[in-house]
Amino acid sequence: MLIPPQGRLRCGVFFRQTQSVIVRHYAKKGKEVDKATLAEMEKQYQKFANTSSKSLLKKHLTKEIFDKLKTRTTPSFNSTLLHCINSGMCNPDSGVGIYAPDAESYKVFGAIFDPIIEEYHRGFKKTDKHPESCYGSGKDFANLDPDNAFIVSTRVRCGRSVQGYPFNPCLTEQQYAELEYKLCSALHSLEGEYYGSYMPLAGMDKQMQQKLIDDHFLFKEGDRFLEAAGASRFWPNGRGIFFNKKRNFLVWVNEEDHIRIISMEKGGDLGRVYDRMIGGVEALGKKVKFSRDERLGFLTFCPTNLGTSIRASVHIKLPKLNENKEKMQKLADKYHLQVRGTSGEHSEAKGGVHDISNKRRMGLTEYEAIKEMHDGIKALIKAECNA
Ligand code: ADP
Ligand code: DAR
Repeated sequence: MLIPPQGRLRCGVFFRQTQSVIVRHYAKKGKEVDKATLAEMEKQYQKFANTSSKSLLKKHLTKEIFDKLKTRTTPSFNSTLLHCINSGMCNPDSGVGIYAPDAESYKVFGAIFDPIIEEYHRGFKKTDKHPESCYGSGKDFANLDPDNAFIVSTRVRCGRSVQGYPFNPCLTEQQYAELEYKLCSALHSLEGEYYGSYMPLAGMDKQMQQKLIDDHFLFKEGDRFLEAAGASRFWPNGRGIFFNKKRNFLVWVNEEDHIRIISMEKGGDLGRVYDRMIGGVEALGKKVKFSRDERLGFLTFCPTNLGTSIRASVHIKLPKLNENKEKMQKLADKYHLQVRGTSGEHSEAKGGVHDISNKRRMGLTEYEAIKEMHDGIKALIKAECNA
């Protein structure tokens, strides 16, 4: 029987009780949701329903939908609704609040995933189909800030899942090791500008780890949203980061998704950064079979990353717009942009540097997602100059 999550779980007494339920849960292999899990889910749901959470989970998980889904499990991994919604119920300050423990969850629990996907991805209905991949060319995108007046750095990333493996909450320790081995082998076969080396998180010098995080290369540890979603089990085993020689192409292994493919560099040359990511994704796609759904596009742990799973961001200083947060947010909303802090999601802006990126990843092609971000950032810079 697998040892339960080692991650530091932050839901107080409440979650410890859930934790014990989840322990039994991970170990159980049966089609039925056991009575203890059901009772725990009911209790958590009652508590969650009384919070003032503004998450999409809170908005869309009506009692009717909860009752409809609470006894369901997915056929291959027996995932339950608790696996999907535990993070959002334990963290009422979530923006979204739901993750898919495996690919089948998007169908089995579609009654809650579909309305959340539709709202997050601006109208992607359950009858809609994500378009075939179309990367286009980075040459169509001029440098967003040739004078380096506003943009500190540019980053384009996408997530991928490896076919045949479930997502974090259902992975065994053995499967984490298998995924790390498979992805490592593929990464070490990369050539040319992508040639580089992999650094496992297990055994990494703590000072080096913190420097890589501070320099925005490596993912953070102890994300309470991911921990409560069952994504920190067996940590740090199976997790790590790949760098090319110039450290402008990186790959994260087994953080939130099986693989995050990242291109980044100083300045605002979005086209060059994007082309480098395309080359990396295509090279890896020849070695690893990525999981892609006919309707949802590339499958990921979080529904916000489905479809293209592309997030193109700039670290940007807009001092005048910074003075008027409302105006900046209004512009961001108009151009489907998301504003994050300097250290990424759920962080604050330091030194006036915001991480601004495309919000939509689904219902449009990779090229269109990049264009949406490109046009939005240009509009923000124009507004800053006219402020
Ligand atoms: P993700 O992009 O994978 O969803 P986060 O928002 O948590 O994840 O960001 C991960 C890391 O990438 C953070 O350290 C963040 O500061 C860094 N980052 C994001 N965009 C940029 C950028 N344009 N330039 C430099 N670092 C960036
Ligand atoms: N904590 C989750 C994150 C949602 C999107 N970000 C991801 N997947 N990294 C929330 O609901 O806020």
